Formats: sequence, C-alpha cells, structure tokens
Amino acid sequence: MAAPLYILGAGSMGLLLAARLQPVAAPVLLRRPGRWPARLQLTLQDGEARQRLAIAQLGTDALRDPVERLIVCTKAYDVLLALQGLGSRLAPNAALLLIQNGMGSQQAVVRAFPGCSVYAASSTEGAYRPAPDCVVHAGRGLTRVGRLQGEAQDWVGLLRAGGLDCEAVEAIDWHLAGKLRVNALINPLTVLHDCRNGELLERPAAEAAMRRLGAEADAVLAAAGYTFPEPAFEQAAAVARQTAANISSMLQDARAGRPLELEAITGHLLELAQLHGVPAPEHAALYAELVARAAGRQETAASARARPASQAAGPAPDSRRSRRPTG
Ligand code: KPL
Repeated sequence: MAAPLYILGAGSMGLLLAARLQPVAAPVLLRRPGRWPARLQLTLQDGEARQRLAIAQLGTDALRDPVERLIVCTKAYDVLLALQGLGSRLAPNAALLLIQNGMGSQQAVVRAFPGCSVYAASSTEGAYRPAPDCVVHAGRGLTRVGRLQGEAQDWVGLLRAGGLDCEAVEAIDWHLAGKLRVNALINPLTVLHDCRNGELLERPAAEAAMRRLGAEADAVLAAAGYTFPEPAFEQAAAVARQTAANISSMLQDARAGRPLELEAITGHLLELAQLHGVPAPEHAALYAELVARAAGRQETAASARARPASQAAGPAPDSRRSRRPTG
C-alpha cells in the first residue's frame, strides 16, 4: 500500500491538488505548527460546478509518523526552510514532488536531501484562491514532471488519476527554464506597471521592455545550454495574450504585501548571467527596482507600526527582504 500522501503549501496549487487528489489519494494538508480543525471544508469551483470537499489537515508539529510521500507547493523562497523545518518528521528517503515557479529552489532541495527521491514539476494549470477555503480551477493546463534525483516514483500516474493533464519528461530543467523565461518577462513587469498580463502588450513602454528582457533572457539561457525553438518575447507575448485577464502571481503577491518570487525568477537569471559572463542590464535594473520598492513598503509598514494603532494603515510588511544588493 502506498505511503500516506501529504501536501505542503495551501496556496492555489496546493489546494487545487488537495481537491483533485482527494478522491484518489486522500491527501493530508500540512499546515504551520498549531491547532487546526481536523478537516478543511474546501470548495472547489470549476466553471459553474462547485464541489465541497473535506480535506484532512494537520499542523506539522502534530505529525506522528515520518512523511514518506510529499508534494511541496510552497512559494519558491519557502521550500528549503519548510522541508528543513520538518526535521526528523521527514523520512530520509522520502519521495518529494516540487511544484514551484522559477529555478534554484529545486536544486537546493536536491543538495540538502541527498537520500530523497526528488521530482520537479512545471505546471500551466490556472488556479486561484479567492479565500483560504476555496480554490477556483480557472484554466486547464499541462503539468510536466521529471526526476531530479533518486528512486523512480509514479507522480504522473497519481496526478492523472486526479484528472490532471500530466506528462513525464526527461529534461525537466529545460521545461523549468522555459517557464522561467516567460515568468521573467511577464511577472516583474506586471508589478512595475501594476497591470494585468494582457495590458503589457497594450502599453508601448512595457512591450518594449518585454522585448529587451526577452533578448537578454535568450542570450543568458543559451549560454547556460538552454535553447528554445522560439524567442522568449514571442512565447511570453503568446502567454500574455492567453492569460490576458490574469493578475500574475507576482502582482498578486505584491498587492497582498507578500514577498515576491523574484529570487527564483529574475534572480536565477542574473545568477546564470554572472556565471556565464553575459550582460543582462535590463533584468538587473528591473530586479533592483522591485527590491527597492519592496524595501520601501517594509519601511512604510515599519513607520506605520511605530505610530499609534489608531493612525496605523497599509498592508502587512514583507516578512523577507532579498539578499541581493539593490544597487
Ligand atoms: O505563471 C504565471 C504567473 O502568473 O506566475 C503566468 C504564466 C504569468 C500567468 O499569470
């Protein structure tokens, strides 16, 4: 019998998987340490159809048996800390499936957990979470899954059993790099312009920036050994058109005052640029601008906290600040 399935991360992807896999694997949603009701009464909305599902949930401190099978859907910047936080409650040979934007976090897990079977996924499923107990399956996509390390696992079979379109791939890093370049052209620009994905193509300054970012991303990724049949700009423009009404995940984070996944996307591209000696001034400037804005938000929030409660206003501060210098 397969080991119990756990899901870490209750964002849109975590909740979507919890809902879709409930009938076939009865997953347990792992929550922050603390007391949680035994079941999350989750609503899954798919077009007009609404389904109520009772999903088992547990604070990580209440785990009794080691976790042997785990899908990790946290933000990229949380993966390593979240897994390390499980300590001995994570079996040394656990089977892990990582579903994050960007690159870098997956490789960090491989290094930190050499005894684990580690798979990564790149997904184009469209989901959002209008409330902590509701997930909307807004657009059907494809999830590509590939092995990074360790024993073979049938993650593809599991996701397909849950009704998701899924395929096994040999070179998952190539797919992650392909998604990274699309995200690097769309996500930070939507934050800069505070606009929906499709609007980037309607604003000449944003579209021109997208083209420059695309040319740089292509040069950097080619130097790193990743080539693609179509230029980054063309692919990102097609995605921006397909998802024209979407608020990118990074803009959602910015609006909610959460940390941005900048390190795993633009930050990773800049690391590759540095490693291979390829200039990427446009990405560096965009990175610096967003880091400076995030720092500004933190300061605004800190001074609001210093004021009497009756005067305090504004969103919660980011809990993290990027380690990369802003200059
Ligand atoms: O993956 C996305 C994201 O928002 O993170 C895109 C493709 C840009 C769709 O919104």
